[in-house]
Amino acid sequence: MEYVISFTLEDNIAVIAIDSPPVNALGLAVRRGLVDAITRAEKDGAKAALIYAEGRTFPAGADIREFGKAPQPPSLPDVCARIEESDLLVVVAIHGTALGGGLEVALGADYRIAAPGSRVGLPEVLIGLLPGAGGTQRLPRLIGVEKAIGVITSGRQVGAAEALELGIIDRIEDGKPRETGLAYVREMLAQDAPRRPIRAMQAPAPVDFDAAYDAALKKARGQISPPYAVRGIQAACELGFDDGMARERALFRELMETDQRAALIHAFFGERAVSNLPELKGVAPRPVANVGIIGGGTMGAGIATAALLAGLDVVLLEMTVDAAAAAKARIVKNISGAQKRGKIDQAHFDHLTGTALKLSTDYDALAQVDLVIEAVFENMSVKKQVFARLDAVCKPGAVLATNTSYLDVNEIAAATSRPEDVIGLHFFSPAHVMKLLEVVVADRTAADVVATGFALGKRLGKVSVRAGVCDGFIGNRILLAYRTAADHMVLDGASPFQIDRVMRAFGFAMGPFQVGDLAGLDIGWATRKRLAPTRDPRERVPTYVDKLCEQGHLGQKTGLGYYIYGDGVPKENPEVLALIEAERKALGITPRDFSDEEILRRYMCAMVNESARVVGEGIARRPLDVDMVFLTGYGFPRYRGGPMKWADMDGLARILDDINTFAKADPYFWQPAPLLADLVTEGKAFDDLNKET
Ligand code: 3H9
Repeated sequence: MEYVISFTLEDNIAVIAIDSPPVNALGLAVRRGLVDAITRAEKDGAKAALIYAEGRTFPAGADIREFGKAPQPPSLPDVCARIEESDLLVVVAIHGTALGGGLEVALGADYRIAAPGSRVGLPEVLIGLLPGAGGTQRLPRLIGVEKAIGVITSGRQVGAAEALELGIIDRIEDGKPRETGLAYVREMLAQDAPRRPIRAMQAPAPVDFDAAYDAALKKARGQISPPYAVRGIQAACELGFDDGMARERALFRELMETDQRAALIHAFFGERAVSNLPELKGVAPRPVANVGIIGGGTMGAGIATAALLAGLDVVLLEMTVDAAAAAKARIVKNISGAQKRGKIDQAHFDHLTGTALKLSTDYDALAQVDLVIEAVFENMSVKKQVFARLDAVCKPGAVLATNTSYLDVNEIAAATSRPEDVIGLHFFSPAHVMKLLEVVVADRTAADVVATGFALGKRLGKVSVRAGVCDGFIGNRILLAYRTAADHMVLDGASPFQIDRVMRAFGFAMGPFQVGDLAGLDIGWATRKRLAPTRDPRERVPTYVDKLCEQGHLGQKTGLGYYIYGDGVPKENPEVLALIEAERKALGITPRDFSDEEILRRYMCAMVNESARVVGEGIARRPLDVDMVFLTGYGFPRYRGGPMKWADMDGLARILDDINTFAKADPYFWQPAPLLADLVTEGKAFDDLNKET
């Protein structure tokens, strides 16, 4: 077993250091080491013990990689109990992030001291679990039920100052955890400070737990771990400590068996694995200190905001002085949002909106930028002109990126004399908020330009996903497929409002027609027009929405679309139903009823089928890449893991069966993806392809 715990005796204080990089997770070796160290401290006659961690952080939790394997003793609850039940006065010195099991170990101690920048929390609900080593029993005893519900059901990380105020920690002290911790222990010993096991504290006062359960379930849109955590906390009030611990264990075990837990852990590791690409191994990104942005509309201004907040200087190019001023106003508004949320102070705000940001109407201003992102009108000939200009003015080695959402990046690259420097960086609006970045690699993009795209994504705090070139790349291409399935259902008898309701009940924040209204109905209108010349005559494309667009009703931004927007909750627009009715009549369609279940199956089967095509064609490298696109850019419920994880859990054979059934009425649209059919034949799952790379 690796050596992960060190033990020294300083006078009568046992100094126990955890050293298990990268995040000191509480795997078997750490758990055993901690128990052995406490035993040794007792044997060696120590009076007190200090537990701290080397490296970047106090333990960030149980070792998630051990989940699903046969549990090996000592369990984490037993480790915490061992610390708490010892006669030693135990102090924990926290730095970095004491999360999950890490905080639970700290709650087993008598006193907690933390470095100023540290954060604590119980984020287990975010991976589909609840604190399973006493967190639901000890935290409410320490800080009260209401506050414990807030911390545990949100899974949020609490900064040191707030943790002190809440009573989770007892002191904040700057310095190395070993030194501040030891000084604190000495002080406590000198004062003859009492031991303070939380298990011996009074049971906390109850609240209306049924109401808290319902509120947590509603807020989590169907994710069950937060409401389960409420039940765990309830046990702290209603049962004795040991029975409460048993109840917590039972709830934890139940959650461990759920698809939601599997999906959320898939999301956790997927977000980290997605930028782990063999093509990037050993390839250094080009240095980027400043960024040029062309176009200062919502998208360009959002990208500029993200870049500025990440510490990059920005040169923003617009067509006219007025447009540049409008762009600046958008950026200032975005950045003042960050200031209001306390992310930056006034001096920082002044810098970002002053010296760090230059506006220009002259391409020459881009001559010295390291990387430029074009975010102009979505039109090939406009983009080609922009790239020809960039080719003329940008310094050699500058990365030339397009933010196009559909267009052929190879064709754009061909407008320059340096296609190896050209890449797609597809942001999602609002770009300073949305986590997703599709890094679109064209045929001739150089490896270090790809690496630069990923490095920029990391710097901006994005989840970057590699995409190949095709119409719509990964996300928008798949969106078009399931949106088409939804449109077909509308033509055949379902209402857009029913479809939106079904998809919200599945866990999406919004249904597809609400999304259409939000994005602007003109986007779909333009896509329909763009694709019309090459459209197969067998394709069924509804045109009723075009009539709304022709009247200037473009969704939320004009106040009318599928829904009517005013004060309060948007209302369904009855005119839409009349337009649909008219189109059905013109096409000779007799509408039929759709059950909610059928809507869900058709919608999801279309999404999964196109996802399989996108992976099969190599547009996405792995199924997990598609999942991360949907979790971070398309509002797919995280607790369902993404379309491909969902499909694995639903069963690929069942999905293929459904597709074949749907194909009887519409064999053109419902053609099974070859990859899906192959996997079913081989008895494999999408996840098997994640493991192959
Ligand atoms: C729990 O505690 C259950 C208990 O209540 C009860 C048990 C009975 N395990 O994120 P990073 C890896 S549940 C294993 O890139 P950062 C991570 O995969 C746990 N591995 O760094 C990555 O590996 P790689 C509750 C873990 O600085 C590397 O460490 N705790 C774990 O951006 C670096 O991570 C949580 O849910 C883990 N627990 O962020 C906290 N954590 O390099 C989960 C990380 O191979 N962790 N790794 O890709 C986090 O939130 C972030 O990792 C953290 C650091 C904020 C700590």
